[in-house]
Amino acid sequence: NARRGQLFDEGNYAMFIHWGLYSMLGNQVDGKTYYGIGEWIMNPRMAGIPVDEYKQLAKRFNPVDFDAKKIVAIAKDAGMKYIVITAKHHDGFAMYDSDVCDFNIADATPWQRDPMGELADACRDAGLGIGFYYSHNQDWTFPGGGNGPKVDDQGQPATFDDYFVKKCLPQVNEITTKYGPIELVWFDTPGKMPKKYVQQLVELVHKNQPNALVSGRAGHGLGDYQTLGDMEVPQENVPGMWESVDTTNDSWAYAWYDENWKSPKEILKRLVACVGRGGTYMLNIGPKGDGSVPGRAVASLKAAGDWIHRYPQV
Ligand code: JFZ
Repeated sequence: NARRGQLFDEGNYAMFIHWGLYSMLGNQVDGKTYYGIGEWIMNPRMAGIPVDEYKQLAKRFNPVDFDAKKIVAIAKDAGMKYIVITAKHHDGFAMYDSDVCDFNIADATPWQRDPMGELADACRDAGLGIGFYYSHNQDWTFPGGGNGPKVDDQGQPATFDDYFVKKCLPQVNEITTKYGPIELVWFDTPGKMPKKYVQQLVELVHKNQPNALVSGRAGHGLGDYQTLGDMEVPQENVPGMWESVDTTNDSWAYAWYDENWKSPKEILKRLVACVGRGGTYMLNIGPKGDGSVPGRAVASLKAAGDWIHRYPQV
């Protein structure tokens, strides 16, 4: 396909967004703070929240301050060209209206809206692209998912194949058909996922979205480009099509204590280091549980963006 890959042709600058149920906790559970990346809070490495307990959080998730147009304006002012947001992270909670699984923001929360749809529309209106992060291997709440429950609700053993057929493949079909043209699907942490599954996912994305890219972290070298290690900015040239992913502070998802914000100068240095070496720089923000974006992140992005907009050829 001729159009696929154009997104990365001359390097690019994108907004990455980690936002989900975990954002509501902001790394704090029952008054105790867990230090690390916020979207891993339910994992035994952090708070170790039991599946049933974690699922209950949805009843309290009411991000009344979420405003897709505002987020798109932040990205645009920052000089970014597209947004990639967590449609489903390892916790298995779908941040869009899914017919495949009820554990989603439209069906399981009092808010009952579809922020992926709202963001896709707002991006299109503003001339920005949209892409979705989807955790294809790890699913910590669906029976059979990677590092997830080993039995179903009836206590019957569940396999990865069960999860793949019942949830993963149909949800990837949803996110690649419900929201119009998308720029890419960002798969992550393939782990030991067998090649046949990755193959099916890549084929499905390319069938539904012929122009969309598949991230290198799909696994088995089947993605369309390479993603460097997290928060890694290269010191030398990197061959092929590639991106660096980075975050405005230290966590991906919102963490209440994390004030280690990158300055506008640091952001620009890292952006130029990537784009100057032919790569793409995708910089993350972690909105809070109420949907608002931390002010310090907005300020840094804006100041960096002011410089970019003064030198439009960059
Ligand atoms: C993954 C996720 O587990 C994490 O929550 C976040 O979404 C991040 C962007 O991606 O973590 C990784 C995946 C790959 C590497 C490091 C962290 N890596 O290859 O260096």
